[in-house]
Amino acid sequence: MPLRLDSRDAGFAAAFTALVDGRREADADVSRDVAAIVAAVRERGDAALADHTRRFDRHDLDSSGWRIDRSTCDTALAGLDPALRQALELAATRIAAYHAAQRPADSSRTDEAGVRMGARWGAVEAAGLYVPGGRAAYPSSVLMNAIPAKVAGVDRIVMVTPTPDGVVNPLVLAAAALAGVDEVWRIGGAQAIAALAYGTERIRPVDVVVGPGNAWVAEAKRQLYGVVGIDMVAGPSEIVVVADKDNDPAWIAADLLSQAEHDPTSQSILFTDDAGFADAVAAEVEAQLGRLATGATARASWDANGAIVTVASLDEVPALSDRLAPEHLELAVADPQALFDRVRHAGSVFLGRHAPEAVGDYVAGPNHVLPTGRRARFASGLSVLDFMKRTSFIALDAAAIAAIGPAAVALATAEGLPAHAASVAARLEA
Ligand code: HSO
Ligand code: ZN
Repeated sequence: MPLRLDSRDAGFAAAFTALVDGRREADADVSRDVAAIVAAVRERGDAALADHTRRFDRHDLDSSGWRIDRSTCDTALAGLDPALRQALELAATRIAAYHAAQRPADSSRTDEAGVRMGARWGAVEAAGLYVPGGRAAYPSSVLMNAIPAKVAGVDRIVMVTPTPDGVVNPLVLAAAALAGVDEVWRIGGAQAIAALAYGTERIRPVDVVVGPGNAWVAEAKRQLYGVVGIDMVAGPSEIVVVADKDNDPAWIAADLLSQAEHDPTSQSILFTDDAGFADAVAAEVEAQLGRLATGATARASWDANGAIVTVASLDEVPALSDRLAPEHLELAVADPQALFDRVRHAGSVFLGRHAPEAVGDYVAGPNHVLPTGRRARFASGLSVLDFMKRTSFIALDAAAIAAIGPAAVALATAEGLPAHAASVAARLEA
């Protein structure tokens, strides 16, 4: 049974604070293991990759193959069921269109002193994309990570994915072909992140590493940040659903379960202003749990991390939701825009009764890689900008340096840097 709270109850403030502060991230001590793996890959390159893959993924890269070539990915795409292929193509087209609009404009202006300045955006040369193995190997996530890189203009997109026991996931390969991934390597875990960051004999290094992964992958990204850029360190995913009594409880229950089925550490929270509706949703969740193939995972998540919060008025919701800063926020209410206007912290918001989070996971267009664990207070979803950087520029003529140079000389002198002062002063005297 999930947690039940009512904002009118005496103990509500403390109970809600406990909900906000509840940590779902396993702080298993993986950092020492990861440091050792990273060091091994840095020192021994491919030999270390082969060792770790034999040990963790139970196959031999030299016999099963290090790399999956483009034609294998194309074959996987060609072999898809036509309806599934159409769905993947619709998703890819819509994701590409949304992200194309994110491309930033260069800027340039000349100020009153005659100084021309601005910034030029450019893509990184190479991006690495981590795709988990096993059940969490989502083709939709391949699209969500690779398409923004493509749109940014990245020259080389390198996918790494573990193939446990040598088993390759054809859906992931099909998505890689569709998204225009350039290289696919059959490696995973912290060792794959280290290979992308440092490069090995076979694998050339990349500049940015993105994509979800387990605790080892997340820790490797954290440790290698600085050697490479990273998107974010993601934790278990979550959803907050705000629903009034005019919703079908079955729809809202399904929305809550759509996050719960991802992982036992996922979190689904309902806010409603109607106690009867809260009961109806709770009953619907129980009924649907019994029918779901993913019921065991969803039940574990719902029982351990789920919550139903009844409020006196939906007016209370923005302030409460902001404290959770949820990855996903559904506003299934009569006037979702009015509520959205008052929300400050959320990764992605779904407005209205016909906008379930799952549509955003696949085909709406915005990215489904979003800040979790209250990081929406300061972070945003994956975007084209994660694969780009800005180069600023400054251009001066004699008049411009005459106007602002003396101040630079004064500051350089004050900082005790006479060569700086002389470099500017030389232009002033000329
Ligand atoms: N909801 C997940 C993304 C996903 N859902 C992929 C289905 N496939 C991110 O929180
Ligand atoms: Zn999902």
